[in-house]
Order: sequence, then C-alpha cells, then structure tokens
Amino acid sequence: MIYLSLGSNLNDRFGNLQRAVDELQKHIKITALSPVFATQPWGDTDQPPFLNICVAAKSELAPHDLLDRIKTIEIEMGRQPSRHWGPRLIDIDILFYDKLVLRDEELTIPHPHLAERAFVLAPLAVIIPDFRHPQTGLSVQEMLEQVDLSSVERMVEMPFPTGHLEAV
Ligand code: PH2
Ligand code: MG
Ligand code: MG
Repeated sequence: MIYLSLGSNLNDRFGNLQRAVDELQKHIKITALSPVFATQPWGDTDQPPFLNICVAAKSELAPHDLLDRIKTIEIEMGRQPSRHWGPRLIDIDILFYDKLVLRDEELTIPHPHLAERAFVLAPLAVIIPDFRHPQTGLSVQEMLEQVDLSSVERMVEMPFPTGHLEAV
C-alpha cells in the first residue's frame, strides 16, 4: 500500500486534483480518497491557498518507478518550476510506502515533513487514522493531535475516478 498527498494552488484547483487522480489511477489501484481540504499555505505563506487530498492505493511499482510516474504526471499537467515550497498547479508527494524507510538523493520515505503538516495529516487521518509512522511509532491520529488545525477546513468529498471503480 502507498499513501500520497496531492495539492494545488493555481488555476482550477479542484479540476487539477481530479485530473491527477485520474492519471494516477492508470498506474496504481486507488482504494481510498480523502475529502478535499482547503488549507492555508504552509512554509511559504506568501502564495494562494491550497486544496489538498490524500490517496491510498495498491501498487506493484518500486518506489523510484512510482516517483517517475508521478513526475511525468506533474509535468504533463503543466507544472512549471517554482521556488521551494512555492505555488504549484499540482504537487504529488509520496507519504508512506508500506512501512518502508528509504533515503537517497531523489526520494525520502516516509515524507520528511508529514508530521508537521496539518494539510497532510487532516485528510490522511480520514482514510488511515491508525497507520503508524515506521520511524516514530506515532499513528496518523496521534500526529494530527499535535498540529494546529486552524489552517485547514474540510470541504467536499472527492469523486472516485470514473471507469476504474475499486471497492474500498
Ligand atoms: N505544499 C507545499 C508547501 N506548502 N501548503 C499547503 N497548504 N498545501 C500544500 O500542498 C503545500 C503547502 C510544498 O509542496
Ligand atoms: Mg510537496
Ligand atoms: Mg512534491
């Protein structure tokens, strides 16, 4: 199982998330989608607000192959280079890959900032509250209780990608 965070704060933010989910579904088997959260920008606060979701999926792809597909989707959707933590049309980050711990030049799993980010933990806690971080042992719900939730607001449900419905 893999768990991803998706975010957008440019142009049609909801449409961007939906398109990214549709593109991901061609490579991985999505089993759960969080609701959409409206979130204040974290890290670099001088940019428009985001919409964020989290996705659970089954995949046979090795971590770097998954990363390659993700980067291709981001580029094909028109993502332009931006500053660190700056505005983006679509951002797809790998949060967890089962209980794998991996660190090299391209990829760090679990995602190094997830425990600090309400915009990740709030949607993630809807789909996997009891999943434990392989390094800290904390559950997603426990991590969520440590962050300030004033910057995130639950909005609408995210429709499953059409055509490839997977029983949750
Ligand atoms: N992504 C970032 C930096 N800051 N803030 C919010 N609310 N949502 C994001 O997806 C986000 C962010 C870098 O990837
Ligand atoms: Mg990111
Ligand atoms: Mg990213």
